[in-house]
Amino acid sequence: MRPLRLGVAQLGPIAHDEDRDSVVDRQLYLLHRAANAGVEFVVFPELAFTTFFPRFLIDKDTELDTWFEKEMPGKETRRLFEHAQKLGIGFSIGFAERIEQAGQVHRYNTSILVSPQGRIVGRYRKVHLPGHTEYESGRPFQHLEKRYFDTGDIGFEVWPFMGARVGMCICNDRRWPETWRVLGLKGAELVTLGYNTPVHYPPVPQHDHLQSFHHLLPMQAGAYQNGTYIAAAAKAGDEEGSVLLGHSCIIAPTGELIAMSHTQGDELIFADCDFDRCQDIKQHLFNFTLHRQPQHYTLIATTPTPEAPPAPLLNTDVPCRHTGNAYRSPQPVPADSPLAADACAVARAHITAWPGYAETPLHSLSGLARRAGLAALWYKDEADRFGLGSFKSLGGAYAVAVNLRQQLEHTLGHEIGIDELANGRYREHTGKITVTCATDGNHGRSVAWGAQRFGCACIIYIHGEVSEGRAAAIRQYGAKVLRVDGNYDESVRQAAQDAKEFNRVVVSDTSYPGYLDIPADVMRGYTVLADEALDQLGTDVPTHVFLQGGVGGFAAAVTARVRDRLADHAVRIVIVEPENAACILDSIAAGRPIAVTGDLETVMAGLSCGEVSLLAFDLLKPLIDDVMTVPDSAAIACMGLLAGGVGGDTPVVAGESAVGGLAGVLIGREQPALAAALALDDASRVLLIGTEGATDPQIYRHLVGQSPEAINQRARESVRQASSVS
Ligand code: CDV
Repeated sequence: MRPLRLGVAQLGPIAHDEDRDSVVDRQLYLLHRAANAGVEFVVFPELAFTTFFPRFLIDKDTELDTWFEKEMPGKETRRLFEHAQKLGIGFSIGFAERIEQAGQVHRYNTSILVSPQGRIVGRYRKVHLPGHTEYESGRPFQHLEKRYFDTGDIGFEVWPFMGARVGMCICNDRRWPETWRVLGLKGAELVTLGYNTPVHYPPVPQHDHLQSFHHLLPMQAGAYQNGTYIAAAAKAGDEEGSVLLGHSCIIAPTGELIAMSHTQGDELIFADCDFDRCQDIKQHLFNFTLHRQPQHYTLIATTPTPEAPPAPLLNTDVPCRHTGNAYRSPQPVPADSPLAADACAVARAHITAWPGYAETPLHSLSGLARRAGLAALWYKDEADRFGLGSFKSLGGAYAVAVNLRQQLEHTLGHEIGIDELANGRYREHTGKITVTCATDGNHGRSVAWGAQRFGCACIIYIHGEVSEGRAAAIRQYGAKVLRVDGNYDESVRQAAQDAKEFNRVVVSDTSYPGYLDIPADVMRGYTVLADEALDQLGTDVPTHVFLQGGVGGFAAAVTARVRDRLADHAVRIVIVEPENAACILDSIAAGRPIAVTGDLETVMAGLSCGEVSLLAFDLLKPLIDDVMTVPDSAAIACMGLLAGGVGGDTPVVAGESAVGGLAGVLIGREQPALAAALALDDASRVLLIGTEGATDPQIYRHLVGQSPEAINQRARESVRQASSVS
């Protein structure tokens, strides 16, 4: 007999702010309980001195290092060693280890084996690091082990210890048969391991209910197939919102469970082991010398893991609707079109003369393009347009200015300069005029801003789905905001009805029979961003332009400029709409405006439109190639991809309504039938317009998991790093 009373000290959650002294107190309590129970060897969990910090994104090395131990034992951890020694108990424990070797910093997820005399006799550094390297939005918590730790450099060792051959592994290692077999081949009779296993596994949540089964399954098999005891110690319970699996256990070489924890907190379990029992397995059924056939296993150890094809970026199998445009005609933008080149040039001259005008950036997202299998991806980022957060500041405000000027010229009988309007010379006249509109947020903000800038009153209508954050953003420009029951189209109707009654000027971005002039001005304002983008592209010509739909005004403005300026090139223009509000898709399919009714709810609030603008539809009908829909989930995922910066791209803050185009192109690339329909392939060069930034920072934070400021900060750092390298 080679007996040992073996203990496992499960720890309950460790709070983010709990200091090491407090954690060590808890460990000592369990150690004393072990001593009272006659336990000789205690196994503690993985990363047993702190909360499981890989669930947080930590950008600064100095902050990261606070979670790591530079020496073991250190000032705060020494008490554990001293008490264990005093009690004559051996133990194993996991911690985050930081070392410097040849001037290089290495960080490992480590465990050590400590003799009853207080000496470290064995060290293991985690080999199978799970999780991911980059921040992933949409997860309730991160798992950034691959970011913070180096892959273990020691491999799986076995040490003669307290009468047995003892090896160690850590958490995710237990799922890998290779771990057990290598330790088995080295003669392990006891393997210790600690773990932090969240019950919720975000990439495959449909397995959450199997966590305990998947925890025990490979360990029981590993114990049996290698004739070894296993002692597994959990960090358990609700730790900073992530519920960790308990079920700490001791497994016999037969694969039987001989002890298991039954709480989610600090708990000691123990069992009496006899290491001679390992021979019942090692000498018979799994006698390696007699029965192993390694000549047939070479593939396992000699072939490097074949590189897995990159995971799809969106991985959505939600069916997207697509329609090719049967009404597409190759003719250019007609000279009498509201978006003829001359009229757009007037708007550009006007807007570029406004104080505070600056071109918005065109980002080349080469990392994302590579990952998506595209030749190029450009993203025109409207987040900073006039400090209003979206492209809409170009349209609504421009239409306000044009309308006020027309009214003044009519009243005063002479021409008015834009500068005179902007500097308030005619405020006594303009102050009597009230402009109004309905909005999902951004357009109303632009009209309110224009009204304030050019000196008139303003009343904005919002519908039930518009967030309070967006309403507040409108009020800050002095406008009155009225909330209407129902959807966007109902707020449009209410605004129009009240305008008639109270003699207000409706500055709408959507047109209908008899109301075309002002929406045409709005669209002409938008064309400025398209001209900027085409100038910024220079000689780079896109093969595709993906544009968010909405009421169609923005899409028509960009389409007109692309068709005019790239008339000699085959550029495919694709309109993208939310699944619930695909009025352009239905209209293009029918060849006439069709209203979408019912619940238009979508996270892409700015695209929650049931009726296409008449003017926009007439412009789009001969000029676009395709219309498709995308699910909300894809839009949210795209916000995260841009925020994270794929493949070295600078992080970009993109609002919910800004990413429809990106969602369309990525889904188009991932779904073969759509790729064929849209002629998207690895030679495609795609232009996208990011129409808004985080226009509602609270919603942004909720969807992306980080504040827009944090992403912008990362963007600045990434630009700084790139410029210091070049
Ligand atoms: N700490 C871990 O290694 N956790 C992993 C989870 C995230 C898959 C585990 O295997 O339990």
